[in-house]
Amino acid sequence: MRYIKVKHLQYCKIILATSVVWFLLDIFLIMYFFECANPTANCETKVKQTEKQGLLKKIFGFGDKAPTGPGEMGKAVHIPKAEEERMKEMFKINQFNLMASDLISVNRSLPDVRMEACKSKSYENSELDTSVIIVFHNEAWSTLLRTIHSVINRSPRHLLKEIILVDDASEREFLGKPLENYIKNLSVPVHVERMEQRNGLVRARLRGAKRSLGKVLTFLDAHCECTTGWLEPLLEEIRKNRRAVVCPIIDVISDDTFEYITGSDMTWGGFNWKLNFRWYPVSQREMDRRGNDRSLPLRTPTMAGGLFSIHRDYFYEVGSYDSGMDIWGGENLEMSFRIWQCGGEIMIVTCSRVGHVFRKLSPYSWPGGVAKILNTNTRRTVEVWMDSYKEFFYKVNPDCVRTIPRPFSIVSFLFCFLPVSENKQFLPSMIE
Ligand SMILES: [Mn+2]
Repeated sequence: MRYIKVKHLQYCKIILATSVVWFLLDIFLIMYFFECANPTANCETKVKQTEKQGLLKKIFGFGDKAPTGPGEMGKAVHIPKAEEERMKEMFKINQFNLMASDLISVNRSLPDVRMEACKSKSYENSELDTSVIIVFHNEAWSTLLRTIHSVINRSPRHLLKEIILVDDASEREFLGKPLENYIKNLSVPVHVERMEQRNGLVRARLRGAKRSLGKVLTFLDAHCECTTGWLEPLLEEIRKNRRAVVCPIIDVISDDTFEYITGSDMTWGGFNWKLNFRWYPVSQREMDRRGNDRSLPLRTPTMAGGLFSIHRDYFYEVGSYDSGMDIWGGENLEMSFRIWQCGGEIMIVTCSRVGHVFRKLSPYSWPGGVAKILNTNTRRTVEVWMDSYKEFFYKVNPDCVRTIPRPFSIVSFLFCFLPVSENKQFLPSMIE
């Protein structure tokens, strides 16, 4: 009898121990999947960690499959015919396919689109870190969040100081408290600055820069997706030359399908005599300078302006932006002329790639009218930076003089002390 009792007790112990083991394993698995189902969790890093450890992968074969949701790996999203009417209505809100965007994960995966030579480059451990500054005005939730998550997921943590969102007086309710609650749970400090009234890109960026703590400022639009290895080569060029102002290659995220489409590394920024920014083929002179190595950074006359990094101290040394510019437009050429004439250089770093939703129409309101705003901004640029070339611009654009309020004053160029006559020689060859 006593023998049976002892044996019974042993069985119980074995059953109990086995149950505890299974119970713990269950909890472990549930927690693992719960975290990845949660949109705020950094699942890409999580998968990477798992791969490093190799434990789950070896036992259960996890991590082998690429995600298969809509738009994963940068694929196009097609809306079924039955939804077409609603899709068209939603398109008008942001001037891109909002329905497609909302279907795509905020953590969507992208292919590694870098050229082969870029993948093997290694970068010295830099002391530089960056604040990423993102200005938005009535941006869609899904595009804004995908921008933020792509920065967090694909930036080495030690290089990313913080993300600063600057809200240029948006009217959409979800960009208020709900956004503030959401960003509290992210693994990188994210702050929101609110402009009291609509100011436009320049003054909003200046507000973000003012409160930033990183050594480098990285400006991004609010509808971008950063790809693997986007940040390291940008900071590397600034480490080598603190006056280098660097842009990634801007890939295209289709406004119709949100497909990720690679852009060319053979174009650079220029402008025409209406002072519109334009892309042109890279000159043979620049190809020769780089020894035909397309993975080396390329010196560009002007930049598109939406996406770039600049050393914070250098940004203020050259007088930052012209704070007299309203809303949007012209500030990219102004900054380009400023940098070349203040001893810096602008480069497209061809190993860094960031996608951007290009739109056919602007979704923004333009208080006071588009023409007046663009002409004012452009006139400020030509008056400060173009010397006698400005007469050429005024001949081509007589309207510009008529629509500008007088008098107007510009103080920003006073900050630029460096003699740069040799850089001015660069101007005539880059214009149409
Ligand atoms: Mn944009």
